[in-house]
Amino acid sequence: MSTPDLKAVRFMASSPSALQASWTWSMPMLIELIYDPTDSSRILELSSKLDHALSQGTAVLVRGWQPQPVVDFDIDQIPIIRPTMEQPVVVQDAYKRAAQQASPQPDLSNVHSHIGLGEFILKAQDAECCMNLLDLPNSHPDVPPFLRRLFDNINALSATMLDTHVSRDGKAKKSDAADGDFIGIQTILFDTWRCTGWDLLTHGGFLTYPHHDASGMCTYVSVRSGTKIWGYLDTPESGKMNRTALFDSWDQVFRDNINLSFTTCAKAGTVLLQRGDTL
Ligand SMILES: O=C(O)CCC(=O)C(=O)O
Repeated sequence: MSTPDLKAVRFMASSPSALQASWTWSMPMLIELIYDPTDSSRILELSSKLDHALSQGTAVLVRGWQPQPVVDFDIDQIPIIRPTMEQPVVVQDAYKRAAQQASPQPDLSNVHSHIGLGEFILKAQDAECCMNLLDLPNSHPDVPPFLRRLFDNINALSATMLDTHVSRDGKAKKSDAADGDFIGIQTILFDTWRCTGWDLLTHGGFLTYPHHDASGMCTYVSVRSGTKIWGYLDTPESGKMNRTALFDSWDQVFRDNINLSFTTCAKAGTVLLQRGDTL
């Protein structure tokens, strides 16, 4: 484990459970709700609770739903959901990252390995190997039934946010303000268009540093197999900034993967996710 990994793990270990923590703006960081697959009459109630929590900035953990079929992290089972074990993939390699972090001139773009999907799965058993595979698009992910209504709201919102509208003179307009003379949507958000899903496959012990994925809204993660500790970061200045300024300030924090400045300027809450959990 590299020194920054150790620092990040200590920071997470000393953080409270996200289910017990609050954001700077006083709302709960995370709440837990239960999905009962045997009682579809309660889906509306669940999805209203979800709406309410998310609209006040509270994250939601729903327990009790999992994508089908259920598979284990196993060379005999993953082919059920992935096309071919020969697929070439690019993975993050914790050993390469540690070597870069320890180098006098670290290059953290140089932490990847090229490998076959099947080999990656087998290497999960190898103690000398610790990798993370994030480039497996899944164009037809299962949608949790309690999220369907919310997706419609998100589509409506993203179509009216004016982030990506084209103005009447044809030039792209990227602004938070509705101050232009718009003729319609120039693009829709990538996730909205493609209903993008990703399969994330991770060797035990791999640590992903905090980062900001900004290409969609209503992003959810469901655990198919194994467990994962997820962390939320509360950046106290957030409430005073507009969205653009906030994203810029996050970039400064999240680019520092050597000193990990988030460990001093943010507080965290963590949650242990397991099969059947959707965040
Ligand atoms: O799980 C990871 O290692 C990173 C995944 C990720 O970027 C995400 O789910 O937003």
